[in-house]
Amino acid sequence: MLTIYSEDHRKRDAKTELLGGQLIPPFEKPSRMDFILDRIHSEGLGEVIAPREFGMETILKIHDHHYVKFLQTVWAEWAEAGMKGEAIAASWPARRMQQRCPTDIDGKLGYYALAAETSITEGTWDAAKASTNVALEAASRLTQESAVFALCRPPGHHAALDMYGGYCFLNNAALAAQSLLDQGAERVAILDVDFHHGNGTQDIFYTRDDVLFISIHGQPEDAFPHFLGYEDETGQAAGEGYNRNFALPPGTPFGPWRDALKKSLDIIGKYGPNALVISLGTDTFEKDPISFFKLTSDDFSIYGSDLAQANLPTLFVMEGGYAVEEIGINTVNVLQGFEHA
Ligand code: OKP
Ligand code: ZN
Repeated sequence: MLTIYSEDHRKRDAKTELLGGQLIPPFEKPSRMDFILDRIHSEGLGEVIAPREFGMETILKIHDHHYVKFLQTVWAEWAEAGMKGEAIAASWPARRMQQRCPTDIDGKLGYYALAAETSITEGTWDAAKASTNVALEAASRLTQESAVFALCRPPGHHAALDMYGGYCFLNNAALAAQSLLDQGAERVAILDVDFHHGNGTQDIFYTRDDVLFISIHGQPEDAFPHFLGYEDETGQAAGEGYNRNFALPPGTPFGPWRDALKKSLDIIGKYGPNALVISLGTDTFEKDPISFFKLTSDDFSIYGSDLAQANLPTLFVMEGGYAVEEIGINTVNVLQGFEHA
């Protein structure tokens, strides 16, 4: 399988993540990519190539332009204001408050952040932009290739129309789906198998019927992003019926997870898309430090081959996975399971 990858992800190397009242070294760190690349090479998965530079066109179809401008300028404004640490939101437009974007940098951070764990740093925009290039290059190759792996970092599925958080800034999977539509696909399905609900992708396509979004994730009562991902969220307006959530409880092992996958593939089959985008997070792993599903490394191979049953051009977009020692094995297991099905 062809892999698309950019070294520019290294420009995002935050020193802080807010967890448990402490600023800790982030789970979402550059070395995640090294473990995956090592495994791709040692297993001979296939060629790894760098993306071209795609402009802003697709990004501005998916994200609000004020939000994009904010991402491009936030670090300069933060540094200009003389702040000493990395940029972290500290106040929000909560219930019964105004949803208006302030001019003050602390106000802007709260307006555009959906969570506080994700610190913004100097190279964050460049890395996020490069990550979108990876997704868009992969999407452009899906006509010649039957499957492509977009090794994106930072991840994207929590990034909404105009919000960042959960380690995500620009929604790579959504951009890939939009690109496939722009290349002539009539319908695209996105299946999000990351442990966390893909709230950003759901938000972006919630009122649309040209993209079916399905997510299998830790139930919001117990898991980040906490405020979206319930099973009764099924879409709105033209999008009614084109959003599906499978929200599973703490401790879920492969059996019931795979049942949700089979149901998802069934729904995708009925939808009849021209292409399938997989938001591939391997944080469903039993040893993931921030998640609560119980998949083993072998389970990743099995569900990789399940995904091939959809018999569609398939674009894998990297999302989460924080058990770094095993992230390469688990991720490549999905891709090899798919190829050898
Ligand atoms: C990003 B992706 C755990 C707190 C979780 C943020 C998790 C972001 C996950 N108690 N904080 O979907 O893998
Ligand atoms: Zn995740």
